[in-house]
Amino acid sequence: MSIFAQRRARFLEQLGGVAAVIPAAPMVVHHADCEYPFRQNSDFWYLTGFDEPGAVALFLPHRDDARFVLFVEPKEPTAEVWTGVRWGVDGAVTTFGADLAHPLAELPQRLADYLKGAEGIAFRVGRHPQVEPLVLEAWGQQLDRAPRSGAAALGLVAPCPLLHAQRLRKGPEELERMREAARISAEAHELARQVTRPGLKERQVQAVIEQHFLEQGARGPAYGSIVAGGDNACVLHYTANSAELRDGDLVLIDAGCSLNDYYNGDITRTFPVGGRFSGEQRALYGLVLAAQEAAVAAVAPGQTAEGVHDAALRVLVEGLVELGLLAGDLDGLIDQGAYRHLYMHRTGHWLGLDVHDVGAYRLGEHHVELEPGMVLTVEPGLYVSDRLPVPEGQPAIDERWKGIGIRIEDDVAVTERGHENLTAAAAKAVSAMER
Ligand SMILES: [Mn+2]
Repeated sequence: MSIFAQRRARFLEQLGGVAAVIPAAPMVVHHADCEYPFRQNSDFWYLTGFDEPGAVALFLPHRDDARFVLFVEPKEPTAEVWTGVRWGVDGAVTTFGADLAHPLAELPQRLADYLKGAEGIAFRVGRHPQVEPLVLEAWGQQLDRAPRSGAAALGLVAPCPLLHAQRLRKGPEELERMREAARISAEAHELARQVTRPGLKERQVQAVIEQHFLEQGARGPAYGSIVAGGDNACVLHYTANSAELRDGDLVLIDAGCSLNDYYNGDITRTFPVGGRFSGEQRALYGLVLAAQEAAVAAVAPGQTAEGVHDAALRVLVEGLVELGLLAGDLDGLIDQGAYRHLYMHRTGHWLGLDVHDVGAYRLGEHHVELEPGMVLTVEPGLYVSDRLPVPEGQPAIDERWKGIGIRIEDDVAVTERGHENLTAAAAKAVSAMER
């Protein structure tokens, strides 16, 4: 538990005199009375390591006796026989290091007392409909009494800037877990390429990938696995995975696992279903690979996510001009966004406890500089279809290019001297994609 205690100490220090209220995730209904598998709120998990719904954590830097207070579902055999063992109030203290713990049902009457004396209240408005009215009521009570008590929290602030800046910079123990998520995810991609044959359903390849996640002890996929044959790859969030894989098509697979402690992998690979690239597929694959390698190479302290995106974009646009899919000069095409019918997304995102992890990419006009411990995906792609109109002045797309969707994605950690590609074990060289 010491890692969580260290994180709490840092968070409490950063809060100054502001008290923070961080709720756990609720159970979410799937249909009727069936629920989705529980997924803890990442902020709550990061600070507590407590993996139950129906909990609220208080961080009270103004209190010497109770700086970390947990409200939890109490032990109750008649409920636990249905939904599993709870840690209860005692477990919250002895196992999870809370200074004090109470049953969740006591939150409404106790919250105002705990918040008394804080300079402000840090709470994320708009995300926790059960807890939000309690926080607002407690604050309102304080304001009512302020003329006589002489003290009240003067502001409701967002905890995100502090907490998410902390989560953005991964510690050594977090990087170790992300290497594990990357290892399992990369192995699954290697397996997927080995089994893929014309005639298989996309979902059968998905099954191989997700079976490996579970066999390796992960919770399962970190997000809806994408197995997209042919033109389906041009739908960025295709998850139907219901089509048959056809000889002559490429298949794009975007999948990664989520570990028991929620760290995620996020890998995309694209390869020919039948084992050989066509000329057009090979040309575009080589181009995306060159862009991806240029962008990965750019990852280093002092660089920015924007700079990594630009590195990929310049290679892509230059190559598209050479292939006749764009016309014009490099800078002009980039300034006008004349490539967006072929490349319509950004080159990456932060990765951590959330797949699209928290943390700012820019603060006002200032782009956040990469620092050791940050982890980002690098995932350029090209998607050639009729879905978006060709911009005025750009060449019409010849039929032979259509139905080709390619993305290559690695998970890259920033190190002191440059970067570490966490997912390098998943092959991506042109020769490795063929058989
Ligand atoms: Mn991604």
